[in-house]
Amino acid sequence: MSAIAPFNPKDHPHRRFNPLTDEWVLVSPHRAKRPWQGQVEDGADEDRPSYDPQCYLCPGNERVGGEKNPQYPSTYVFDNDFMSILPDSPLHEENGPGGLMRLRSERGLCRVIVFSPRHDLTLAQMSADEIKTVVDLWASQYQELGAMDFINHVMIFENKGAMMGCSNPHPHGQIWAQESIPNLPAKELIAQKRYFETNGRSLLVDYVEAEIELDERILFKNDAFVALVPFWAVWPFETMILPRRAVSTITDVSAEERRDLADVIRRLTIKYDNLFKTRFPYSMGIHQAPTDGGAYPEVQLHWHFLPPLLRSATVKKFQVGYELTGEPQRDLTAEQAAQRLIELPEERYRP
Ligand code: H2U
Ligand code: ZN
Repeated sequence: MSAIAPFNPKDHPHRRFNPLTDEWVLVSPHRAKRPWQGQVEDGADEDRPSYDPQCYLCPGNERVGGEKNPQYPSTYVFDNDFMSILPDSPLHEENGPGGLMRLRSERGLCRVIVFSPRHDLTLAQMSADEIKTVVDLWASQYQELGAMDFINHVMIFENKGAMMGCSNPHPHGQIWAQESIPNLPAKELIAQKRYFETNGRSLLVDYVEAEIELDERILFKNDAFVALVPFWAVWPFETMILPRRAVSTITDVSAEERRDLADVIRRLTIKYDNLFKTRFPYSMGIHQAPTDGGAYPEVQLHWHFLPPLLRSATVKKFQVGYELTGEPQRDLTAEQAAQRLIELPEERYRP
């Protein structure tokens, strides 16, 4: 009779709890023992011109709606020509039979934020100073949109790469500002509030301190910010960027701290590109306090980077049968993913 070895999270299947969303992720580390094939595909990182006359985001070009972009020198923001929520739609609410078919009108607006006039760059190829101009724009947009009386939540995000449904390689992100708080930030809000009421401290400030102390999943840190693979990561190379002090909104981040933030974004996106020697696709979202006029001392500003790639520039992790109908699952542990990213060079594989 063979004795069962004591539990080791490197070897044995387990579930990890995400205290931000109250959800579990299934981890199957015994399956990650297969040899690592970090294969690189030729041409995965195609050359692009610095200006593309066909691009609807390049300076001076015409957009689909007929408007013309100015010759902007750094960042540029405009109202999305195809908004998914509109500022002036009629108000309506209904519950349906037995409250089973609830419906509510939703007002809001969408903008596109262009990170650079250069068609060929991504955040990973921009300098920290250039990235700081993007950070400043995120802050001024959060403030401007959040101040509108019908806007209670400002979601800033970036889809990067065709794999993530990004329609144009020109470096850009989006903002959807709206009346309601979307599901995920709403869940995180509830968990952070509960933790704050119980412990008198911010959940994510305590989490960052614990991660720094353990030092198993930290990718970078400077005076103001930390990049790490969260303990409860779902996507193979999922990461978060977090401030080290309690701060609820990006407008509360000082100029000095914004430089630290730009530094961390630059280093993280370079590591990502180096992983499979490609312009690494991801969806990134910024979570921060709602803009409904309430006080949110429990909410901690943070960035989620959710990249789909698993094994190469083209082989991605699918969230399918078990994940779609049960719960998320991963093979590689968060610690193994962090280690792989830590070991990569800090210089981008191509300048
Ligand atoms: P994505 O690449 O992340 O899909 O964002 C591009 C956005 O740009 C998309 O929401 C908008 C689309 O509606 N857009 C314009 O506003 N004007 C255009 O001329 C083309 C695309
Ligand atoms: Zn362009």
